[in-house]
Amino acid sequence: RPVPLTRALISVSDKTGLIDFAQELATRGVEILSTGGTAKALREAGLSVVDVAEVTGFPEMMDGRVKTLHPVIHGGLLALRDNEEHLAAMEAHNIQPIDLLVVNLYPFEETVAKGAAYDDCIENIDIGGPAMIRAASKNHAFVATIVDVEDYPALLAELDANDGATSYEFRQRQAQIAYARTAAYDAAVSTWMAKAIGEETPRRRAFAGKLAQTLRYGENPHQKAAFYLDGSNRPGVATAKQWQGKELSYNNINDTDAAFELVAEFPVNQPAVAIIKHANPCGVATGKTLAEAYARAFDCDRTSAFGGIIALNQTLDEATAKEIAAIFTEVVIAPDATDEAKTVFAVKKNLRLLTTGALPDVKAPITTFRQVAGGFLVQDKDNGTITPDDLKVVTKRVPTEQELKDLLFAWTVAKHVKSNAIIYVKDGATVGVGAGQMSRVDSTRIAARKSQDMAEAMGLTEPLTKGSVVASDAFFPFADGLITAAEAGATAVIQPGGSLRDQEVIDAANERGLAMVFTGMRHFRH
Ligand code: 93A
Repeated sequence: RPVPLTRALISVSDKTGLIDFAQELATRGVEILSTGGTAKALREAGLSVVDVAEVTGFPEMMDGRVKTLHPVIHGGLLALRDNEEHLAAMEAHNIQPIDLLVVNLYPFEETVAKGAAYDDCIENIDIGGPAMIRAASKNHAFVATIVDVEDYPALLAELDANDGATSYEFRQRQAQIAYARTAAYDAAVSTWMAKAIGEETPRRRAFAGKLAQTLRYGENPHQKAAFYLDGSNRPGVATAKQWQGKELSYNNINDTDAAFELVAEFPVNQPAVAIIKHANPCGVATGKTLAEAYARAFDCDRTSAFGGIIALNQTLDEATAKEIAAIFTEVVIAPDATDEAKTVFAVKKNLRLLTTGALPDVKAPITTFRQVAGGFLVQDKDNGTITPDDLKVVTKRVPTEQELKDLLFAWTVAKHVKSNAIIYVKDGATVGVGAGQMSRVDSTRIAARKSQDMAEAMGLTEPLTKGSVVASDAFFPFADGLITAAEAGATAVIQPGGSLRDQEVIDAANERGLAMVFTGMRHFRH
């Protein structure tokens, strides 16, 4: 059911490409109706336009709040042209059909992003635009809708392919896109409003998102995928500048995010590096310099670090870039990079370098989503942190100052490791990471085992876990995990506490001269 395009209504805030596009329509003999600013722009370019005000018989009023909200417009968009009654109504009220609606909305999201005042944001809530978009899209049996400047060429191509008409398939596809836009628009309004009234992470919310990129595929090549921006402009992988290398994949984006969120936990004046594989860290370290921090993170698990994703909490410098360039790495993300560092990377064609200008604010309230069959799980991001004052020493021995520093470091890393998480740390660097096991004692064993392998590969006589401290993201349900850690050489433990068998675990620690602190906070991550 192709519909010849004879009459279009154009009302756009973003006037990019407008003149050329309208010119193309005009040369195809399309009559153009338009609102104030759009009509003015078109006229100035020498195009002939009919004012919406002329058609409705009403001037645009109330600061433009009422421009197109009129039966002559909405009737023209909504009328079923194969319905006798609708046709009779059009005839009786002098309503002309509209075949094409081109609207882009008041820039609400951009106004919010600029930090505009409340009233300014309110004024930028478009009412007439979404009303027309929804009307035209409902009536896609007859009307085509364009809500995105990027779709102008597609419409022109459609007209050329159909002898100046639009096909049903085209109109249907555009309607689907249009409803995605109005849904995201209202979601942006609701999200902004939640913030304005102090409901930072509301339980009732809509989902706003702007398509940033369709991805080649998802976690696996047979899965389709895309990347959406949430409009928050939060420094991170979504807003980063990519300096080189091919497009990021779904897994790259996921891992890069995990890496950057982790290093952002450390004080900015303390160089810190995280190396991530499959969303889990395989090495996290601080150092006197960034290069030293990287080398120490790398030493935790050199095998897994191959093809990893690296996040830095400081400007990437030349020395660190040289160290990183020694092996294959997928992505490096940092707040910034020096020109010298960029030059070092320039020859590594497959390495992607991302800079963000800043670190993400790890305390910012953020809502996370997970889909389950038939629903979504929504929760606040795990922003929990502890200070030394929150710790309760439960053993006879109190941690030394160095142990305490390492315990807090290990606890920070544990928050970013899939449960069951066990982290061995020595001198501000992980020396063993046990992630994602179904039993805690297995995580404890695996981390120690890997650390032992690493020591052997490096030609060391003692396991790296000797003299380390250990963090457990949730309580030890039995003493076995703690005993395994003690046998691997750990001297101090940090864990939430709260098990029925806490006393058994404390006794096991005391028997072995370990110091142990309880946090009272858990960091499950699934
Ligand atoms: O204030 S509105 O919600 N009231 C309306 O009736 C209306 N009709 C179109 N805003 C309305 N629009 C919007 O005006 C369009 O969505 C578009 O973004 C903008 C174009 O205005 P102008 O042509 O004056 O630049």
